[in-house]
Amino acid sequence: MTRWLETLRNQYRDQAKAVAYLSAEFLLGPQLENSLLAADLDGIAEQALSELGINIADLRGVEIEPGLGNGGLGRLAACFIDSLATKNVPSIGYGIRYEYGIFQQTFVNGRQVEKPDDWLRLGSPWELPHPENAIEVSFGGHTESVSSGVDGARHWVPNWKVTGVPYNYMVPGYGNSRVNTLRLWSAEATKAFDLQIFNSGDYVEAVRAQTFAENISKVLYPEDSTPQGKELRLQQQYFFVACSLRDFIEQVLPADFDLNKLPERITYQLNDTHPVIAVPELMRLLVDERSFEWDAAWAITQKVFAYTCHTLLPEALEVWPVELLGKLLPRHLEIIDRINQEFLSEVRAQYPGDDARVARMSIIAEAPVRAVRMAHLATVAGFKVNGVAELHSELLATKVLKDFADMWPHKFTNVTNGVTPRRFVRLSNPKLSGLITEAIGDGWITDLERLRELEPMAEDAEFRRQFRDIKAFNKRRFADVLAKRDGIEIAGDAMVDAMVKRLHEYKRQTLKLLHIVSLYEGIHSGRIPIESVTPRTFVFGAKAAPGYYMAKETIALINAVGSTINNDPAVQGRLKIVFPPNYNVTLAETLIPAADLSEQISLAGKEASGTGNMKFALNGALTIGTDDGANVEIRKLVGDDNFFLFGMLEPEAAALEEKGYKPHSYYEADPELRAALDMISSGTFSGGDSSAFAPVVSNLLESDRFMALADFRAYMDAQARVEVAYADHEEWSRSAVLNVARSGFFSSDRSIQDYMDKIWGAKPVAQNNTSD
Ligand code: NBG
Repeated sequence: MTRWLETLRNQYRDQAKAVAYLSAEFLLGPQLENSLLAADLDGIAEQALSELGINIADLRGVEIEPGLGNGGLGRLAACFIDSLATKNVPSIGYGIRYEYGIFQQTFVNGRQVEKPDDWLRLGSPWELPHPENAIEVSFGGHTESVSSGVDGARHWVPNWKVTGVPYNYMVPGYGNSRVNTLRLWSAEATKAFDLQIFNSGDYVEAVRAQTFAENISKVLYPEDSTPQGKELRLQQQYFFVACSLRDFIEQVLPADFDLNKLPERITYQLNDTHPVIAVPELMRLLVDERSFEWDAAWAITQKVFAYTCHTLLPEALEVWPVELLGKLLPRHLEIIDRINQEFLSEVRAQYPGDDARVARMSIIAEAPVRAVRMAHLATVAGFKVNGVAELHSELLATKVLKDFADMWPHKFTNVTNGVTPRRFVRLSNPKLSGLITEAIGDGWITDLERLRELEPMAEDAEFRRQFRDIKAFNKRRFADVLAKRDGIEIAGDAMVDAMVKRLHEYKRQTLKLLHIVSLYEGIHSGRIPIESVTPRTFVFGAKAAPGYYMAKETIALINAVGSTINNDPAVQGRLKIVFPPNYNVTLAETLIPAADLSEQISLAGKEASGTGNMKFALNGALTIGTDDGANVEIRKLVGDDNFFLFGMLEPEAAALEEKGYKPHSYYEADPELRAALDMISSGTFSGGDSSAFAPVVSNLLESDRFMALADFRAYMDAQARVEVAYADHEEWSRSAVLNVARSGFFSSDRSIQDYMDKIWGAKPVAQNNTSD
């Protein structure tokens, strides 16, 4: 707390340039251990607690993690604020304090059933509300002309308001005594509004109004990679960015600050399109409320926003119907309209007569309904646009946002994602951390490239033995957690083959499943001798968006295959499938260090980056993966010999799609694939009911949008290479050590340095606290 106040005081005193990371999601994970580590109090706390008769592990066990994110995008935001603090960058994270985070997943007869994530039921010891800094946010109504003569100015007459109350969270830097702030907004009914109705005697209406307002920050939309076009979601987005912009301008900057200089004080990094409504909001603040002429305001706006895109799926780019936006934010729609008109004149001037291009690039789409394309708005307003891995950034510039990259090549850049080594190595894998530190010192914790110094150790048999012992220990630890958490028993020594990520067709959990079913079918038909099969525990962890039918059917199928295989004495001790429900940050922290094989098998060109892939490599798992997202960079760094590459490359996949993909032809041509699919269709995994999984099978045979069948053969062959490699323990652990030694690039500290160098400019400068 002392350090936090000190950081805030210094920040105020220095008025140095800061970065605001605007994100609808921060998937923080548990806070206790991370805070103790940052402050170097872990040993002291353990001792002090034990004197009180409290085991620190038990205390850790009762912590409820704030699940304020869906998956990679939200967890990335959490890694980034950790790195910003550790690298001493003046910065603030802005988001939403959802009362209910990502749903708790349970399985009933193998099918996903969602339970609300009531993470605040006991309160949260890590948050500090600041009602004195509350901000009022308006919605609805209409606009009127003004007589001020300011170009572009109008007057917004909203018809309802809510109050945003900020809750501050500490973001401690590791070992540097800096503590940054994460500020999450909670929606409350405005007092005035409330009282008015209350006084009129309508108590029920007063309570209804309150509930209505508070709904805004009630629940996280459980979507991942697909937008949820709901009015409430747009309310959430506007709510948190309106609070965040005004918070900085009114409460962080001095009262007499000249907003022409705003770009010298702040960069707003837009985490995907969710916060992009901040663009017209800043224009409104400048033009309507501060009397800036339109052009002056636009010049400022274009210098403060930078946009990170996190997807390649066209259907995942957010669009808001004009009708909805105009009803909720009439003034913002007018502003977007003018931005678009001026932008399109620029396009016409540069490409005379090219109407098709103008239609493609317009911020407002005309069909199927008039709608605002938020990615276009972000690209027009942002001074930089980045993708999250090399391949992704290239595909953004050559496909998804090609017209924009043609027009403004200088705007486009790449920042490959990273993960924090504090949480995902030092805390989650204490034994490996100890081994590394013993070998090369502890500098790697803040300078992860130093893991390179471990390379020679890969040749050292004693080091490899210790490395294997640690993996074995981590497997037993994982087995204990599964037993306690879910009553699941696994062998302590089988190969741990893990596929953990959101359930999505493009990620291809069904391809993984086809591998397992094919092995099982092979054993049963006598094609594969049981003794030749390496004992494996297949671990799945995946939540499906509640409205995503095919994803939910896939979960049911995985569980059905699991229960058949796990109860079949014929494959006992060889094949085991576990699917612990409710995969979250806490479970990731014990699973990842236990894994031998990391499954990163999305169709090439669909996974923007992936970050789980990095965590596994850093903990010494080998990857079996396609040439997609950050896998490409992982493979380049760890070397082809230490990575199992398979499948079509992105241009091949694109060409096949172009030519007309026929999944059925793969079924006909490959007897093993046919046998596996037929086994599912025959009812083997559904008590003889052959219709149970017909939707999944026919989806694969008739559409298979992400071409799992086309990559099946290559995947099976790669898995055969895994079997051979794993049998040689010495070689395998050599490769595993090299994966650790060569993955230092994937630190989020490096990502943040890249953001500073490529996007935020020489500033914000790293700062040191003056005292401790
Ligand atoms: C996800 C991508 C991942 C990527 C994370 C973080 C969305 C919209 N995108 O591949 O699917 O690793 O973002 O960048 O959730």
